[in-house]
Amino acid sequence: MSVYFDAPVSATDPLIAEALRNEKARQQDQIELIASENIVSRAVLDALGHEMTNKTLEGYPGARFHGGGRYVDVVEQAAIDRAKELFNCAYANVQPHSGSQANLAVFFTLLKPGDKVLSLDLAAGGHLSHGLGANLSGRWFEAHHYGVERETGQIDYDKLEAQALEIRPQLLITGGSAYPREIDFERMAAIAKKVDALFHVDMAHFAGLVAGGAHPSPIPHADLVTCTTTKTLRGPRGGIILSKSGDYEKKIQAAVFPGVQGSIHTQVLAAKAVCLGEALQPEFKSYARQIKNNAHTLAETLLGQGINLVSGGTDTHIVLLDLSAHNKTGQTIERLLERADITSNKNPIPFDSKRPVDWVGLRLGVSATTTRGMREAEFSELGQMISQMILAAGTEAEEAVIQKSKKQVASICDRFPIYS
Ligand code: DSN
Repeated sequence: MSVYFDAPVSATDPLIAEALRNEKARQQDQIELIASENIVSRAVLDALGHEMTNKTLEGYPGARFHGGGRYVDVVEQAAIDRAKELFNCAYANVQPHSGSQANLAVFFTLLKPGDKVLSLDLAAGGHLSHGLGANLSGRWFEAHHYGVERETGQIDYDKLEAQALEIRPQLLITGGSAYPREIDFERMAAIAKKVDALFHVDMAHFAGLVAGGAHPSPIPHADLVTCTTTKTLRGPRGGIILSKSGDYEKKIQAAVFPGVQGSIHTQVLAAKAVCLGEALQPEFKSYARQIKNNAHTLAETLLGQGINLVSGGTDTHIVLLDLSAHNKTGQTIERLLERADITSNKNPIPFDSKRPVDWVGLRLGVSATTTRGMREAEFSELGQMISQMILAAGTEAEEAVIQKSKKQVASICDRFPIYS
């Protein structure tokens, strides 16, 4: 036996081994409500930790820059074929290292520096890689943003059309990280066409709902669609680019490599193929439906307890709380919930402060807990707990309410174990 080749991390690196052990225990003992997280299968973990990570490879199946790539070719071709089948599209590039990298490759394909993009404002639920000033996308392109209506928290498509006619962007973008409602892709495609813009949908958050048939697909309407494999799709960290046609194939291939990336994360490619294969199974449809039912139950329970939600509800896995009526910030409630072993994240809501510490939004997502097997009964209990903690925050009852919730969380986590 060779220590180098055979000894586990627990035998060679106590500091890291302990952090890994603690993280695993944290995941078992906390209820995960961060909307961009999920819990991958053992099969996905196997692929991620595989010796395939040792292989360096550039290019595409059948056209590589290094030798020895025949098994990675099998994996990449399987991932491409599965992505095309799952999303019913003609083209898939499975190499992007992340959703942001996939978006960058789309810009590289469709735009030149200085071109105008029109995307959903970050506080309205957009994403930083769609033209935020601090991101490369905002530095190299002229970014404009559309928002949502103050009363409805939703996109007003007539207003968006007027804005697009005024700005005349080269690229119209939709999707993001915190918009809890379905987007009218057909209408947006018509707006893009009217102003001679191309149309890009970033479905990073809701890709798994699309895959499971629980959400309309943007594929027939958009020129290019990007997503991550991480969130509702329940796979490894990484991105994908999809298209209904092969029109952009050559340009996208070159944009991903060598345009914005070098060699492939080969083991991640294997994990992507596994997760896409899982999403093709009939059970995934039930999973996607259950996500929507759970999010609906959580939203209705919170509303019933007097907690306001942006847009008044959800069509996805996301429930976005507006804490302004309770005079609380997202950060305060995020920290409070974590004391009861519930993980969430502060988030801006439409028209919110620019300063993260002042944001009054809290984003909850149900994908990870749904993977654990939790159903409507647990989400109703969770909604009650979260409401009670928000209402008790800063009062004399705060500590007692947190301790009571912590016990309830421990009991729920025990009933829904992960990774035996
Ligand atoms: N965009 C970040 C989020 O939604 O949490 C990371 O994916």
